[in-house]
Amino acid sequence: MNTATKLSGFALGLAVVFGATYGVGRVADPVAPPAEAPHDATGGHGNGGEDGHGSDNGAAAHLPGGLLVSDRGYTLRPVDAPAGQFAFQVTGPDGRAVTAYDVAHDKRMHLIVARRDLSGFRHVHPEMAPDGTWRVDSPLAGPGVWRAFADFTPTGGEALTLGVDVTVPGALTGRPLPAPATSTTVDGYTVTLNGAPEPGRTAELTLTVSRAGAPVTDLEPYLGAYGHLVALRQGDLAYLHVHPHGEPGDGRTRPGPEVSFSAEMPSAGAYRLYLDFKHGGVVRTAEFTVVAGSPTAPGVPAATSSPTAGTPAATSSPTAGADHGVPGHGHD
Ligand SMILES: [Cu+2]
Repeated sequence: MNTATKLSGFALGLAVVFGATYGVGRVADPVAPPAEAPHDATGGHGNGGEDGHGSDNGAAAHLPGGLLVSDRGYTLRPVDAPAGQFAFQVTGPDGRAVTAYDVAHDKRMHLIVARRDLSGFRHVHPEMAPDGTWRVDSPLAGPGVWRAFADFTPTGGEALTLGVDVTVPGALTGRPLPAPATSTTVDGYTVTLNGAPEPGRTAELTLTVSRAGAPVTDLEPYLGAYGHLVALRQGDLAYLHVHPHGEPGDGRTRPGPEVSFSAEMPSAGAYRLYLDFKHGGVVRTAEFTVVAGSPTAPGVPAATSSPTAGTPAATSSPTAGADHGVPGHGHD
């Protein structure tokens, strides 16, 4: 299947889901008052709110996160860094590097990277210098075109996820998207996925963690939750950050083996899910390919265990994709 064919299915059908709710024009005005909407403390973290208001009809108001390098006056700018380091700034509406950020999910800045082919996912937390430059040991593990997502909330502003492409030179081996699967393994842990994403609708996704056949019931909090789930859309790497139901210490959320999420895929097609979970003091990432809508949509790889066209995407395939993210596996 050629690239044009693969991409065509994803250029269509963008829906308003996780899009930012502020129009570009509004925030571009430096004298505009701060957003009167309270920061979305429960579901923010880069996806903007869904309570649309105040939009000036900018296209950005209807986009998922991560597709724009500049939004609402804020721009993600990689800066020169020594070998082995990745550094960037976020400049604000005044053109200067932003130095004041709110903490969201335990951190002021979440940096997520993945290659354009959806391999090599990593989620790291840079340190900020006083001048607003964020630095981190480079999570770009090898050659390729990477998408770097900065997920943050500037103090006084709205949660944002900006994305920028970064090329790491070198010989590149193309990696096809692993087939849809409902089970995957990472470092001896098996994670199974229940739930079927549908385009434009909220779906319950439940991930269950086990090890050596035994359910893991002592997951450790990571970034204020027992699991942290990022979804990237194949074709444009639209970034969907979804959060689990409940949180550690709320008296009703158990530390595994199940972690459940509400997720809404903005359009039909394939997505790569990355579940970060912590156990034994180590954060690991379990990856899945899922399909919202028809499993035979253009660009959707056939399930390896069920090559028959039309088979539900949820067919179990325990090994599919298990090593897809190996070059970038790891966490700070
Ligand atoms: Cu983070």
